[in-house]
Amino acid sequence: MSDETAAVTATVIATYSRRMGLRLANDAIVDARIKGKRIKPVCGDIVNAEPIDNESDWLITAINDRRNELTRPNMRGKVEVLAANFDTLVVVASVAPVPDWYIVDRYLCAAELIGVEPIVVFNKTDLIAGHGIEIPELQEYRDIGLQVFECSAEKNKGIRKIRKALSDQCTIVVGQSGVGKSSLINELVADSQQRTADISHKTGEGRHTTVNSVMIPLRGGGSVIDSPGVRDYAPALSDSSDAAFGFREISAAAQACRFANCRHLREPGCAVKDGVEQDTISYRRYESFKRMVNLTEKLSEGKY
Ligand SMILES: Nc1nc2c(ncn2[C@@H]2O[C@H](COP(=O)(O)OP(=O)(O)O)[C@@H](O)[C@H]2O)c(=O)[nH]1
Ligand SMILES: [Mg+2]
Ligand SMILES: [Zn+2]
Repeated sequence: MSDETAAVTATVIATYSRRMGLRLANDAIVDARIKGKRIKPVCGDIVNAEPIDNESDWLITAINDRRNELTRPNMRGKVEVLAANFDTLVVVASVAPVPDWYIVDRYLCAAELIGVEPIVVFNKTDLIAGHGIEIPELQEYRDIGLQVFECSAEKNKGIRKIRKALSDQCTIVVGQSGVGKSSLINELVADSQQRTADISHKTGEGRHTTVNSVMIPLRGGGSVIDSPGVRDYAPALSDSSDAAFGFREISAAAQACRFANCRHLREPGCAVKDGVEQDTISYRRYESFKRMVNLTEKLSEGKY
């Protein structure tokens, strides 16, 4: 057998700094190193890999073209890829820590721009005393047609509906640190007997290295990517005018603006501002949009 025939395609299911966990076609999970310094695989990547003689490690030699990627600008103003090739983006917020809805909006903005389905999950409902407490922001998301789920990962409430919505999808779960992303994922995959900790263990790095992200299969099809908690998030937009595409109610209303290049800030005949005045567009979401525009301008000037 020649060397070439030993090369296979595999999926990146866990990333550490320069080492990866790979799932091979036969579902075997192996450790891998990366050939050279030029390629930077992320969770969800389909890669070419080959076994290394007399080693248990595999070698990743190339990344296949990505269908999509979740990116963010890093400290040095460069774009960092967080994950690739997913269908759905779940943003988790919770009762505590108190939600920063601007961060939620920025994740939703990223999903819209990538063209993947955004879903909002509000976790830790067990911490709310009594019943029937309406969270106005959740209603705003429902009003613009997003799927919104409320749940308690701890009490296993509302999990089944979420699992159903995610079946057969590759989903990335994002949100502020401490909202319960990992707890939620463990509940979602509880019946597939393959938890975050198991994958870390199987790839032999769990004890020594911080896992950046990990992909866990859902029984009955699909998978979930657990991403590490972030203190803040902003999508990498190429231009501040992209921000409007990330707010679906704003881009819909913008069709009726007097000027095709309306920025929805101070222009006359702006249907977006009219919508805010008439309360068909949430004032908070509009503020969030304006912050996103500001932030993008600051990022492009390298001031963030
Ligand atoms: N009360 C309550 N606590 C939860 C719930 N889900 C997660 N937690 C707790 O919140 C903390 C952070 O959870 P974790 O899953 O690590 O959050 P992550 O940083 O988003 O992955 C842990 O102490 C969990 O036990 C929930 O539904 N209710
Ligand atoms: Mg976590
Ligand atoms: Zn406008």
